[in-house]
Amino acid sequence: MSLQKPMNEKKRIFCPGCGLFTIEKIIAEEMEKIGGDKNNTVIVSGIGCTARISEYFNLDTIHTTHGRTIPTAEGIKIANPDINVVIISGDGDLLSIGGNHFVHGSRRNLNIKIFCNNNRLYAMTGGQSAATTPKGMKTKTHPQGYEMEPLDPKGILKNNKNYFFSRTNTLDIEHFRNATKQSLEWEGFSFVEIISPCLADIERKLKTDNMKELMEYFKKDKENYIYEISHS
Ligand SMILES: Cc1ncc(C[n+]2csc(CCOP(=O)(O)OP(=O)(O)O)c2C)c(N)n1
Repeated sequence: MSLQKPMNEKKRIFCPGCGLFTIEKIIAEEMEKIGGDKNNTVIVSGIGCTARISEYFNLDTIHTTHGRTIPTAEGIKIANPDINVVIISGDGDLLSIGGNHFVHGSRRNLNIKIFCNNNRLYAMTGGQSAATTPKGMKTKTHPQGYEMEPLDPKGILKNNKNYFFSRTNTLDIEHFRNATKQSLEWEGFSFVEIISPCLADIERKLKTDNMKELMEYFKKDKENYIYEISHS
C-alpha cells in the first residue's frame, strides 16, 4: 500500500505549483523503499502549510502545536526507541518559533529525522518574513526587501558531533531523493533543509521575482547543494 493517501480521498490544501507536492511524494516513496509502514514509522508535524502534510500519509501521525515538533518527536522516540520518528514541518515552525528546540534538540542528538520545507517565509499566514528569509528578499512584511542575514541551520548543527545534514531543493528531484534516502538511513540526528517555492500565492500577490532568484541561486553554484555527514 502506498504511504500517500490518494488525492481523490484526501484533498491537499497546497496551492498549484507548491513544492509540498514534491516533498510529500519523494519522502513517501523513499520511506516505502526502506520498509516504512504503520508498525514502525511515525510522522510529526507542527503548524503551517507544510505541517498539514502529515495527514496525507498512511501512517500514524501527530499534528502538534506550532514550533513544538522536536520535543514531541523526542518524547515519542524515548518512549519507543525502535520506531522511526520523522518530522516534516516548515522553516517558521522549526527554525523561528521552534528555533530553541532545534538548537538543544540537535545537541541531544536523538535518532530523529527532520525534513524542513524552507520556503523562506510564513506561507500559511500570508507571506511574512521568517528567520530564514534571505537578505533582500521581498515579503509581505518587507516589501522593499528583508534587511537581515538568514539563519543557517547548518551552522547550528555544529554543536552536534554526529549528524547528517543536507541542503537540497524541490527543483532538483535527483538530489532531493538522494538526500532523503541518506537521511532515512542515517543512525542519528538528521536535518534536510529543502528550499522550495511558495509561488502560487505569495509570488502572485507580491509580484516578486523570488522564484526566479531561487532558481538562479541553485543554477549558479553547486556549492549551494550540500550532503554533509559529521562523525564524532
Ligand atoms: C503559537 C502560534 N503562533 C502563531 C501562529 C500563527 N501561524 C500559523 S501558521 C504560521 C506560519 C507557519 O510558517 P512555516 O512553519 O514556515 O510553514 P509554511 O506555512 O510556510 O509551510 C503562523 C505564524 C500559530 N498558529 N500559533
